[in-house]
Amino acid sequence: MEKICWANTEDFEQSEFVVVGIPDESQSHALRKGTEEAPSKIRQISNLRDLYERDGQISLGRPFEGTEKKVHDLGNINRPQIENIYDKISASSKIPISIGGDHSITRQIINALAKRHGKISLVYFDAHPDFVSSTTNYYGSVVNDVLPNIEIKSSVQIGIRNLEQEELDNIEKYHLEVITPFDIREQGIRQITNCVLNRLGEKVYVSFDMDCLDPAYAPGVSVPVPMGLNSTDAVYLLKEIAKKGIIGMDVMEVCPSFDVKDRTSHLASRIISEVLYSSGET
Ligand SMILES: [Mn+2]
Repeated sequence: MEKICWANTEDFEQSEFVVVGIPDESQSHALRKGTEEAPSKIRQISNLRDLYERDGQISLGRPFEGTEKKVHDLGNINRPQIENIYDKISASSKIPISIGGDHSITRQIINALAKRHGKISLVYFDAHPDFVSSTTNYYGSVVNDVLPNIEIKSSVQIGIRNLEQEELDNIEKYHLEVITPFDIREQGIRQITNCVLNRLGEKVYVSFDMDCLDPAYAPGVSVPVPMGLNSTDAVYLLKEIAKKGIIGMDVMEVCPSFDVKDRTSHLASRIISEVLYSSGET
């Protein structure tokens, strides 16, 4: 299995960050299938587009800011392995960077991490709130399914623009903070970033559904919605959150068979690099 290009140690024990692929879309109801191809595709594209060869030497196309961290790519795992593997990662104080697969995987990751970290401050980038409660344990009920393990007052959703009435009712019922793409357009990314940073608690987990982005930047997702975030704003905010410190992050819902020239997979690779390099930097 090809490793993501940002991985730089074969030694799990030595690493600060652990990349994990979870190629499973069994709890998606999307019409577009194929998110299970994303973990391998994103790794492959990272090696094609984020490496340079000069005089036979391979070097990394690194981000401008931040410092290189010790990163281990664990490879792909199956859904039933999530609990044990994330327990092992968090027990050794390493930070998991997960690549899905459908968004329901986030439920299992958060529930596994919460056993050690307690209540989590959730930053949920998505076009959809994933806050259905009449059906559970699928990609549209993630936020409902993790409610016992998150602290609502320090959690936030970003990029929301396509909701079922039931989800709007749940957002109001639980007083969940929501930032839409129009809020960012109106207030500017600096002010929105300050609001998000002020809200966050100590144990921050970032879940990044690639459909939070406008389909112009990320066409290869399983449920695209127009009028989304632009990639620079989204990653600016992500980097500022990562600088404060995160307990984990995921990149979900890339759907390579619907992509345009692999641009969504490449963006996913770049997003991972920006978070890795920015994490814990002040
Ligand atoms: Mn989602």
